[in-house]
Amino acid sequence: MAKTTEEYGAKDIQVLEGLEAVRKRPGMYIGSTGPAGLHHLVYEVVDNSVDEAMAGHATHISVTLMPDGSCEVVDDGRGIPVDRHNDPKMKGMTAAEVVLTVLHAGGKFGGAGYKVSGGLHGVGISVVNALSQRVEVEIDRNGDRHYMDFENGGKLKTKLEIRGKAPNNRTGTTVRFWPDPTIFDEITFRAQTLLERFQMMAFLNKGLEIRFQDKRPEATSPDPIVFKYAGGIIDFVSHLNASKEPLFKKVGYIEQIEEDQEVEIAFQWNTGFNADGMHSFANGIATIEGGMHEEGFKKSITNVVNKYARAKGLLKEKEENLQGEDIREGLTAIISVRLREPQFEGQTKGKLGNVSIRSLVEKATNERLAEWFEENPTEGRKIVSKALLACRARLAARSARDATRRKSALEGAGMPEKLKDCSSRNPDECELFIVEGDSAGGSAVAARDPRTQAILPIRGKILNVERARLDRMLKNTEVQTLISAIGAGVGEEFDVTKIRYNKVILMCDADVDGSHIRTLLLTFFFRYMPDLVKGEHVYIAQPPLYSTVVGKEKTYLKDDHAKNVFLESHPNHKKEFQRLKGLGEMDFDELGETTMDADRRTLLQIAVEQVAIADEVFSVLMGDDVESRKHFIQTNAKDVRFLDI
Ligand code: 0RA
Repeated sequence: MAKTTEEYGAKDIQVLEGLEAVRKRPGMYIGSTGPAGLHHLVYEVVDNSVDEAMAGHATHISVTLMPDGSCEVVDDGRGIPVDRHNDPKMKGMTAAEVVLTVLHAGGKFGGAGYKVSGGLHGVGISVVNALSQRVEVEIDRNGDRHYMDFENGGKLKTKLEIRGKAPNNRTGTTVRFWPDPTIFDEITFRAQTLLERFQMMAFLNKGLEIRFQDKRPEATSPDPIVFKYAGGIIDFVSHLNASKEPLFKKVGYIEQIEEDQEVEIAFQWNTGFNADGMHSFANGIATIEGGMHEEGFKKSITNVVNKYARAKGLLKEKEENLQGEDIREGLTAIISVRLREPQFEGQTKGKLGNVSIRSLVEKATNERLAEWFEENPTEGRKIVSKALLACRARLAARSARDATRRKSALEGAGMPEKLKDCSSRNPDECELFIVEGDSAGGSAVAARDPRTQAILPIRGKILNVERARLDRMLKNTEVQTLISAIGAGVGEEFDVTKIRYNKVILMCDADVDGSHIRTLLLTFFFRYMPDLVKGEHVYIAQPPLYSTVVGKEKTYLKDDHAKNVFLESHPNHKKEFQRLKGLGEMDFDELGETTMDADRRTLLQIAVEQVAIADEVFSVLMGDDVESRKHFIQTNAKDVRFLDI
């Protein structure tokens, strides 16, 4: 008896030490304790359910945000195993308890159950337990309904027990968790962020149904939302192109399945000029830095289209080959690969490193795309004509750019006259404020720290890049000024290591014009300096929305939330708030104090996590399709933070 107790003790200590490590350094497991980390908890649980679906055992996943702040994930998979675990070290524990309390125990027990696992961020569901104040698990398996719960970072409170029968002999797992407020900066989930992710997962897993419902009292849309796509990534491409004008109706599709790796590609061109409409995934995870699968596809598509263009006499003998970027103009494509041991590399671990996948994608595309062109000659011709136009525009842009370079070389230092530069030359500490209008620009110059803060006033609206090619863009003086100030080139040539400022901060008015200009600038950065955005160098300044006077002191309040918090702490306040409209309404020290001073301001950082979805959002907001834009703005009006900030 004594012996058993001792063994339990040793095991318990091991388990607790493991989870304690997660609580000590949550960033190591979920990236951050900010909003991204918080949402990661949901993804972690859902990934496990998606794994069940990919293995062919689950067809429905449902996620609910509960009024009490918890998140519940239900699936109809096999249910986490409930038998005693066979590893002697885990003596006495059920497999389900192990899965919830031992790091990396998601490893599916080395079984043959899973071919390729998507849960590769797959830190495991125990990490969610470690970072929650409470977790409840219900497992329907072997005809019984099992239950267990945990508190305070994964401490087992109710051991796994049977609580009646599983209704209709169903199988499945329900996990409900309450994120730990002592770990996370904030524990309020953002429905839109979750929805974007679930939609992406539903696209990538053909036929899988993901249902989402926000039952919190403050929910903007309380009705359930269901994502289910019979066409999988074909539907994904149609969806991305829905707000654009497709060059032809058909969505092309290539699939190749091998013993232990598979590739699936869907593609369609539109009449737009964006050459970044390619989005790739490995085991259901977005590879935003690309990698071997993208390389293989790019190489092959360039090859196939050139060969086709020559064979049909669309490209003359003396003409140079079309370049990859010419061919990719207006191309929307999804490349989804699944493989056994994906290697994620690069700065943000968003680049697929497995070499074997490059040859698989290249081979599959070479064979199947050539066939596709032969079978679809009308479409083929349209694609080649579009690439030829893009090629000519590229050559024109090159000479425009050379002319700009020569011009700035003649003008001396090359920095635009409007730029009030800072004196420091150390990019790490330098900030560039892009300010709407000359008068606000003047206040900003007076308010800045001249050593580290540079000011660039931008007048009027820059060209809408979604509707123009680079050659036209480069003729726009506002755009030229922006490029020279940042100092790292543009488009394919953009080199993020050369940026002159670590932070590029957009400071626009809090009105409709201001948000339009902000969207135009963000679209420009997103399309032509994507590494600036991906490197998290782009920020939005937040001039306060309200001011009020307490005694003799003027207080600024960032937004409605800040106003409510203020009213709670000042119940007798006479409720006179001034609604601030423009940057111009503040004098320079107010502007400095509230919006620019690094110690007192708050900035929003732009992070594009779901690039494919962000791409669609930009296209909808900035493209030609007025109806889609209207619809988007109407449905998102309350939350036009469309970027995951
Ligand atoms: C370990 C092994 C098996 C399934 C699971 C875990 C599992 C985990 C989660 C988490 C949420 N839903 C889940 N569904 C299943 C394999 C089960 C078997 O071989 O029967």
